[in-house]
Amino acid sequence: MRIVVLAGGIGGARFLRGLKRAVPDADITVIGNTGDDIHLFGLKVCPDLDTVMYTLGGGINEEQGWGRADETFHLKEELAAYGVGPEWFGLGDRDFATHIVRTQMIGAGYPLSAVTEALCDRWKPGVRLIPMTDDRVETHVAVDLDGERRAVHFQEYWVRLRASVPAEAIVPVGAEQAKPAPGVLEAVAAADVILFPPSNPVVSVGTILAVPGIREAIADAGVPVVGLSPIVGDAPVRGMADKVLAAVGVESTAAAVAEHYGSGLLDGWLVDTVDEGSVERVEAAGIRCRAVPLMMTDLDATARMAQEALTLAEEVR
Ligand code: GDP
Ligand code: FO1
Ligand code: CA
Repeated sequence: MRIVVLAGGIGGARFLRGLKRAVPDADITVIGNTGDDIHLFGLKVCPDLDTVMYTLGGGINEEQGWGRADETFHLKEELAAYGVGPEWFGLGDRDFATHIVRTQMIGAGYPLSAVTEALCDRWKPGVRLIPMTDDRVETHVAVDLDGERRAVHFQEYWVRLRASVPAEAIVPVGAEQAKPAPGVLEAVAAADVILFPPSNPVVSVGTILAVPGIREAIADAGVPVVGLSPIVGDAPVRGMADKVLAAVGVESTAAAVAEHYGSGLLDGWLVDTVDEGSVERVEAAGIRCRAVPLMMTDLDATARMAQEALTLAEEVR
């Protein structure tokens, strides 16, 4: 079975671990979000691609959900001693190596998709990981800072400001001009099923869908498209997705997120059992819906979620 998954960072990566457990023989292609990418110290950092790669490859810091296990921060401390920041973004020594290799290869002329493949040669994530695009896309957030409207990089909004200031707009800068990376549209066209893991609907899945051609290819693929809600009990399980949902005028409920994707894109939607009451509303929007446990507390629970998604896909096929 050929499965295509549109993934952000932690939510996408953890779901993929469960999916691999549920269907060990599946051929899984992951289309990764690169809107979170940031250039720091002259290096290109791709948080969501790295989170998927490290999580599936066994290098992730499990408690944190991002960055490397057994990490040290000597380089960051030395840079800080020179007064060179930003101090609010925690790049560790081991992680730095990934960004150095990536930046060096890009400088030598390799596209990000080829670089990602080369990095995965080491980590062996057991899936094909393709960035949504080889072109530069950076999500910026228009915020109200003491009455003044300013655009900040998504990482500054998320990590430095902790989404504590009102976001007025989320703009995936460069997305309109971006082309899907080689292999993206081909994977979608060849898929037997397409899954939206419980990733951020705005700044992860939404950014991937903003690359012209990807949303259309998914809608036209003619195979079941099934998503899992990252919103449980009217709040994100983790992080501040409610803040970016508000910025695009979507309430933080499992049903509203399904409606936001819409029946033109989604055939099936899983909500958590605590949101059983929203099943009817989602089905009224033309999307088949089931309530099942959606907390990725351990690998078995996550594998059951993946299996439920595939079962729902068969129901709507
Ligand atoms: P990020 O790029 O690291 O922010 O990760 P993603 O975009 O892939 O996923 C973030 C989303 O994962 C958040 O909105 C969380 O609510 C969601 N999430 C995290 N853990 C769980 C879980 O156990 N269950 C569900 N349903 N969602 C989760
Ligand atoms: N998240 C944080 O909250 N603080 C950090 O200092 C931080 C550093 C970082 C470094 C590399 C990387 O791949 C990810 C990192 N993240 C950090 C996570 C990440 O940037 C965000 O959680 C996501 O991009 C939000 O979707
Ligand atoms: Ca992300």
